[in-house]
Amino acid sequence: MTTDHLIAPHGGALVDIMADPERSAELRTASRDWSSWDLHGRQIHDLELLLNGAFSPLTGFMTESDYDSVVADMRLDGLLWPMPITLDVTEEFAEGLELGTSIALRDPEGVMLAALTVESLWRPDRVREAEEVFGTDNPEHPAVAYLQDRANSVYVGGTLEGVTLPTHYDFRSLRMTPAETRTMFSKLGWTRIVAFQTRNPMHRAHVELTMRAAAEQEANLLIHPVVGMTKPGDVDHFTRVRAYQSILNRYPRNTARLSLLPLAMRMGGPREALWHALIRKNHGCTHFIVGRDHAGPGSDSSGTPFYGPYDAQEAMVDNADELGVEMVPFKLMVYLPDEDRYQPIDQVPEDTKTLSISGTDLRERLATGREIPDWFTYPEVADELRKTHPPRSKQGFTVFFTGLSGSGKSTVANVLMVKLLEMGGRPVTLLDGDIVRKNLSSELGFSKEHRDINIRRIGFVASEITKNGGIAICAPIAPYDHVRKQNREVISAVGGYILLHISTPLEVCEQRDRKGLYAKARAGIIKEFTGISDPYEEPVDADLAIDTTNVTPEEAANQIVLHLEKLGYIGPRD
Ligand code: PPS
Repeated sequence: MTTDHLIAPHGGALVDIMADPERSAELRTASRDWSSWDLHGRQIHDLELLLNGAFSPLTGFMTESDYDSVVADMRLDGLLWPMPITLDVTEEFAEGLELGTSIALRDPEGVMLAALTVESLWRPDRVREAEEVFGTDNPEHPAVAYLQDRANSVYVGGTLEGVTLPTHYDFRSLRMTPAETRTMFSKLGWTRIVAFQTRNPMHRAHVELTMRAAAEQEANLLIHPVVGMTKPGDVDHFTRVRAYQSILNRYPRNTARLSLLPLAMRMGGPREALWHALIRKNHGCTHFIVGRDHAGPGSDSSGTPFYGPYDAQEAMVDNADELGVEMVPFKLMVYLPDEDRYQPIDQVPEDTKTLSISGTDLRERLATGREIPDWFTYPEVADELRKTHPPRSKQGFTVFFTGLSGSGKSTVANVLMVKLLEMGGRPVTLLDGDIVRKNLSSELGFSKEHRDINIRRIGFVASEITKNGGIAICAPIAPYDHVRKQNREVISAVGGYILLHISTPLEVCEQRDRKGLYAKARAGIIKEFTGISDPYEEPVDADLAIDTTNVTPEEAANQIVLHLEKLGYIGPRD
């Protein structure tokens, strides 16, 4: 089916660098003698869009000269291109490379995705890259953090030959390459197409906005959400895609389609908006919606926004001629309760009553199970969000005890477990220090290194339990602050995390000496004994501290239950 009547791809032609089956087989055979690079998260997404033509006219990862020109002037052989697309590798890997050699690029399972001919090898100035591309070297900007902490120090540039596209098993029929969206548009007879980019669930404001944009332009609509990498903390793409599917029939029949874009976003504001528009042009779209703070990461910790709310729109205007895609600019949409409709904020007369719900407010409503009004989001979207964001009283959580040997951790943890089991509703798992050391960490001793491994293992198991809606009670000594903090980070990303310091003083623990270990430690029979001959870093971030000197285990467990209730993890019976 011809698609020549649609908007031309950036640079004139859709790049097709996939090798035919015969050549793919040849490349796979030849790759036995090559170095292999296993692509990590962002690199795989970049490779996919290079191979499928979404980054046309790019035919590979950028060489040093292309990179320099894109970073400084947003130019690729004179053509507008705002974002560096680079492959970063480690020093060790780069050492074995020479110009002209080939590398096999593989997915994490080792499947060969492409062959890259090395044309350029260099150590980039990552500070300059951050400042020029993202306008800041503040690591609170996710792309700057990526450059500083995660990107490797050497970049390899060169052309690619694709062996196979990365495989996805989810929403396969919705994942379309630029050639596929173009074919779809041709079949449907669509020529004017407005693309809508999003990394969030679509609420009523978004539906209203996209409907207006399409109607104003007398165009069809491609809802084109990003399902690659978005901003940390965003709603996962499985939930979002189910929610997008559920609102499709809110649009006038046959006017809108949904397709998923496996892009790794950089949250680069104005430059990112231009990039997004070019990618949509390659997919055959003629128009691109740019709203308030497009692809912006919000504000830094001092409250200063990384980009102005309409910087992206300005960049689109400044580059309009070269883009070839028309911007459909949108102001913030607000709800007018008296008229039960949405309106762009600049068209709302002064003193008109308006309503809105912020992202933080929405998260809080989900966490507490409060109502999400129909004027804000369609019920089918709210349902999808509620399924994956249950209220705290239905979420998994971890109660992480820390304290000296003999402080009462295990006893209180056991009582807490029984109380939670009595209440019911969620499975409860106790990961007591001694039990873990028998089963999970039997080969470990008590050096700092081994204790850290032990605590990380407990944290990993607890995070899996928490993620799946259970309660994990952990009761190791966990003497080091930094690993406790690592666990907090891992676990709170998937549910609740409560750090409990059993703060019974050393003298009392030693006096109790239920296992006779303190006597042995004093006598030097047990080495590296916490509190005697090994450190214990008192937590300053404990959610609750309980000294069991004069408190019974039952009283201590009860205090914890009340605290969990206050935090919302134990709710009213339903
Ligand atoms: S850690 O530091 O968190 O990995 O320790 P943990 O896994 O909780 O193991 C502590 C239990 O092991 C016994 N034990 C020791 N504790 C501290 N230091 C040394 N050197 C040591 N050797 C053995 C002790 O019984 C601890 O159990 P609890 O229940 O805390 O008394």
